[in-house]
Amino acid sequence: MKDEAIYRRLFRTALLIRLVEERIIALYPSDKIQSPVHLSIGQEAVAVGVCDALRADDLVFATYRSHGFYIAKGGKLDAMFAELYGRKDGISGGKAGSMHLAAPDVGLMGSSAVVASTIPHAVGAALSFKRRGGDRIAAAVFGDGATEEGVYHESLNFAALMRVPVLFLCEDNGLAVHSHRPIRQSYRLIEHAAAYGIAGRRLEEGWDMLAVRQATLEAAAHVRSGEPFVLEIATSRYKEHVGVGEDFHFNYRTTDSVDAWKRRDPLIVDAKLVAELSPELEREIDAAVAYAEASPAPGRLELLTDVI
Ligand SMILES: Cc1ncc(C[n+]2csc(CCOP(=O)(O)OP(=O)(O)O)c2C)c(N)n1
Ligand SMILES: [Mg+2]
Repeated sequence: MKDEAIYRRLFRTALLIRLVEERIIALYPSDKIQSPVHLSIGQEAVAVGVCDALRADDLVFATYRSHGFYIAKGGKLDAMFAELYGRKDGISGGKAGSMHLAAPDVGLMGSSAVVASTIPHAVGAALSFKRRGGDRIAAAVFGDGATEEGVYHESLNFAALMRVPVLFLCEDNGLAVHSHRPIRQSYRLIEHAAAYGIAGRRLEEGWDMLAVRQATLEAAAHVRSGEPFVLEIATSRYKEHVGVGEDFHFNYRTTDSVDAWKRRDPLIVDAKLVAELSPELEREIDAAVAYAEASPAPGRLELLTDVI
């Protein structure tokens, strides 16, 4: 049976992520957002279910498509919008932008435009947790395309050898830019992980926040006991790879697969709850946008701080 209180909590955060990204779409033509954006619309349930299952003191290392993980881990909305605007009060003083969101105060340690580059950082953090004792874990979040990078394989090997508490979390939207997974990969992720002695699981129901949460709770328990784990979650990217538009006119995919996902998407299906929660969340977003608008541009000294 669905736990209503948990469902509502997850739904609220997922809706906040979607409304934030819809606001980004609305603002983008104004050119106030000084950064390329990779929207996670369609993928919110993954960020929300995963972060809800993790503990506040667990660390997450993510990708350029991480507005959802930033918000779900508890990052501040006003500092996020100021960052997108390239302003002084942004999380990184306006120098990092959408692709490099971080919120170390709540455990989002970093994200990067370089595919797969934060995976070894998560393994390193997990090694440090192991050496210090305790049961904190680190999660490496990455797309299906990132698993083709050499560093993914090196990270699996090292994590398996050292038995470090790292959760490898693959957001499988089936795409790397415009390229479909079956023409890129000769392996299945969970079978591949097994070759390193790492257990794993694939979850097909990536639209279902409660299922994602439950799968992550089970995976995290395994990791907390001192073993790496690969959790692969199927999901769907509705918008273009980068930018705020759609990309069906490129004819590399049809609307069918996305439409099938939308028919199960709680943020569409549960229209009543959307209507109930949206006004309050839109006010929260209004305040964050106003904060960004009021924040000054960084000065020369601020621009040169923390970059070398
Ligand atoms: C090391 C590296 N190689 C190539 C690129 C170009 N690139 C940017 S996104 C991307 C696709 C990545 O796909 P995936 O990991 O599945 O993430 P998704 O965009 O689907 O979330 C590529 C190849 C890059 N940014 N970094
Ligand atoms: Mg992908």
